[in-house]
Amino acid sequence: MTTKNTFYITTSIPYMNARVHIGHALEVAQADAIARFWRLQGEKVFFLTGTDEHGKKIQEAAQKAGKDTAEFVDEMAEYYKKVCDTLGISYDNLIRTSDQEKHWPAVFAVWRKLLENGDIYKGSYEGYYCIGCEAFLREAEMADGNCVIHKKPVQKVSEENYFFRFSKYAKEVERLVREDVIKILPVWRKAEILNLFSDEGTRDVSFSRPKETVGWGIPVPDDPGQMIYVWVDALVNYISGAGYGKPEFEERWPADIQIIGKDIARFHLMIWPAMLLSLGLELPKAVYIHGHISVEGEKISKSLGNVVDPIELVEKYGRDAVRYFLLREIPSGDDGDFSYARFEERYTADLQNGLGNLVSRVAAVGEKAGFTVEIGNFPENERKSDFENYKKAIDNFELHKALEVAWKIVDESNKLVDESRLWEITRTDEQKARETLERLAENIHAIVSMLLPFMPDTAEKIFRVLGGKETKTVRFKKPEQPLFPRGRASAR
Ligand code: ME8
Repeated sequence: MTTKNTFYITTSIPYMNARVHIGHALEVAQADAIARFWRLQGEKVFFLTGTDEHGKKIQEAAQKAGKDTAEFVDEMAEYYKKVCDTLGISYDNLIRTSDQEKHWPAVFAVWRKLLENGDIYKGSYEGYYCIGCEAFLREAEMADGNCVIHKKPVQKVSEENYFFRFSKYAKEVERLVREDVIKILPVWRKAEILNLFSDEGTRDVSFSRPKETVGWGIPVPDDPGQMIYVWVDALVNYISGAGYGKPEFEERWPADIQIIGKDIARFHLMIWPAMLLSLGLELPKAVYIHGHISVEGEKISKSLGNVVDPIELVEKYGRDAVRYFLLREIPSGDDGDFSYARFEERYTADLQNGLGNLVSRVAAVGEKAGFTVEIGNFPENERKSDFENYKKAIDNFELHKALEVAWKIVDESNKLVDESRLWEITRTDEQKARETLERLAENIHAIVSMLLPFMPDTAEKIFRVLGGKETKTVRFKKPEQPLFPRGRASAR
């Protein structure tokens, strides 16, 4: 009997072969907004993120940096944690795959269980391997002997490996995806996934590699010549990080939402569910797939030197501005672009002139007039459809649309300030001024409730402007500092 009582949400775990960038920030910011939203709905939430620290690519990156691999991954993982903390990510656990106490025991347990079930067997494998992908490639993933992604020659490899009987589970996994037992959002990505279940896509999968070719990883139990390949290592973070084997795991599993990028959908919607079926564990309820961010129209790449550092951005613009940009500008399930020009445009138009201006004008007039106004008296259904659309957007993994709803009220309210001539009427028509301020306080209150999961610091600041979070009596107080300082955006 399941004792699940927790809303469990995960991100993928970025490779620690380099510092994380703005694309990784997007994924974890999306997960954070959803986690915060459900906490505010009163759910007990468990939000897991982590770092993927094994494999050849990482060992090579460490060598290149002239560092010991363990020291290198420590640094990279520390940086990821710093990015999360800088962005105000409310994760409950950050699991590292190099953690021999917290991660490895689950990996061994999973390996043994798959072996016991007869789903792992030893065989010989011949195929084309790409170091960049850390994977054997399929025909379609190569052109002229090169990996189509990394544009580098693939290596013909023949070796003894352990295999996972994916072929045994493929049909069942396909059915579960087809019938939305695992819900895929955005919906249009489901067809892409189902296409992957072609004949080639349903072959058994190599689950280990000879020690010499991997070096840095987790050894196969009772066979030290072999190392566990990425699947039973990285994917297992979702259960090791939730306390696999301990009572709390029963409270959390299955994951309610697993957020991943489009490039790793195949692993998460084919191999991962097959492993879970073999383990006798329930499947994640939903997998949300986001697209990729380009920078000034180009794919993010170290060699192009266009890697945007999320921490630098936060230092320049503030944490909430970065969260806002990522969650508003990039459609949640799609690709999007980052550019400084667009960032500054959003910062100026939406944050300074939109939200910031609204709050400072209303607070200034309200404080000067010295009125107190009551909120919560508007007809129940006044904002009902806005809140419904907001919630629906979050449920549909369209976080940008949730923010659009909030900004619709921002625009409407700024218009009301202008059209009512709020400044003048506090002197000329007190009754009208009170009514207008009451309406504006009500609007701002609705906006802030919507902002809480997205821009938590800003929301707290605006609550202070209204005289507190819980109170129904608003006594306006000008913010001590502008919410979105001028000059900051052009500091660059
Ligand atoms: O795939 N825009 O690690 P990773 C948006 N370790 N998202 C991006 C992105 C971009 N430009 N670039 C990468 C791995 N991502 C594995 C995952 S999970 C058990 C193992 C996303 O560092 C990418 O789509 O290459 C993925 O979801 C995440 O960042 C980690 O990518």
